[in-house]
Amino acid sequence: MKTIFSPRHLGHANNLELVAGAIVPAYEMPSRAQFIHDRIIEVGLGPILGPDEHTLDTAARVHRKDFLDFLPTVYPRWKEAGRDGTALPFTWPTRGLRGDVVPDFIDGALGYYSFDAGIGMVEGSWDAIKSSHDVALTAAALVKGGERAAYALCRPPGHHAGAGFMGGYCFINNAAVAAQWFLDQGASRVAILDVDYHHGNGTQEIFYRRKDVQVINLHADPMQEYPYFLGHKDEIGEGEGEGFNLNYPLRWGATFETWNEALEDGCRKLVDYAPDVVVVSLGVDTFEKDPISKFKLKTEDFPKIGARIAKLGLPTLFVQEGGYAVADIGVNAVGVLQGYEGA
Ligand code: Q9C
Ligand code: ZN
Repeated sequence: MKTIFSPRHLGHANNLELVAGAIVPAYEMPSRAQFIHDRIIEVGLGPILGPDEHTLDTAARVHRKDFLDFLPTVYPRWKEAGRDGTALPFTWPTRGLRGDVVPDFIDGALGYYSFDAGIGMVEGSWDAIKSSHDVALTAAALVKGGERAAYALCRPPGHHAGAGFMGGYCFINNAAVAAQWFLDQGASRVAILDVDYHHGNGTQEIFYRRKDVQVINLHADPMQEYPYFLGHKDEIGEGEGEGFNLNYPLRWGATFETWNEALEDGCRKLVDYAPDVVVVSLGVDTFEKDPISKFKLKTEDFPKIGARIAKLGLPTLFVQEGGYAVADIGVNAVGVLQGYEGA
């Protein structure tokens, strides 16, 4: 399997986030991608290629234009305000406040375009975000070109980013952009299978009223876990999209056995949908040693996930999402891909 990867992710580094009452170095850090990169070489998964430059035209079909225009301005405006370090919001337009006016000053604009303080940006963040987007589209083109599967080693990740907001380490929704690109290239239906520990709220929001993209999410129950405010079982899609959004919330402590039952059910629904291509939002933060997660998957389980996905018999694009047990992320993420190749 070919991997698309860009060293430009390294510009998104040394940023801080707000967690458990403290401002700390973001768990979503550069070494994550480097460990995966090194593991690919170690096991000889296949060639690692750089991305082609892509315009944001496809991104503009799943994101609001004003949001895409805002992202590259964040750090310049932060510096204009006399700051350095990490650009972070601290006020959000929740119930009872105006959510329809973008404030002029950067602190207000950051709150308007985000839903949490997990999206700290530094000088090189926008370039890294753009490169991650290019990585996803370049890998998508490999699949469209006839490869059975390809791996987009995206960093930063994307599945928490919605049409008009960032959050949870995510800025542009790489998987959603890739899915839209497949449709624009002639696919009739695309399925997104999100196996990250956290609910892919951004992906769900983007496609909630559409039937051309089926969104299947396996994740920690939002009653217990981030992102808290989406990901319940009764969220099935709306209008034309009704029935094309499937959520499998699982309680803290879920083992592979429990998790795999949800995967089985999701895969059956996916096959019924008969998509032309599958986009896998590949988070490996379901791992038992993940520092911010509470599922119990073991290293030996990840290849089984890949093997099950291979059994779908569909062209497959793997898009990297979360996974924060940095020392194990390479073995686990590449384990999924090896399981796919071996099946
Ligand atoms: N106590 C992804 O996996 N912070 N994003 C949680 C932990 C947000 C995860 C705080 C986690 C976002 C792509
Ligand atoms: Zn996650």
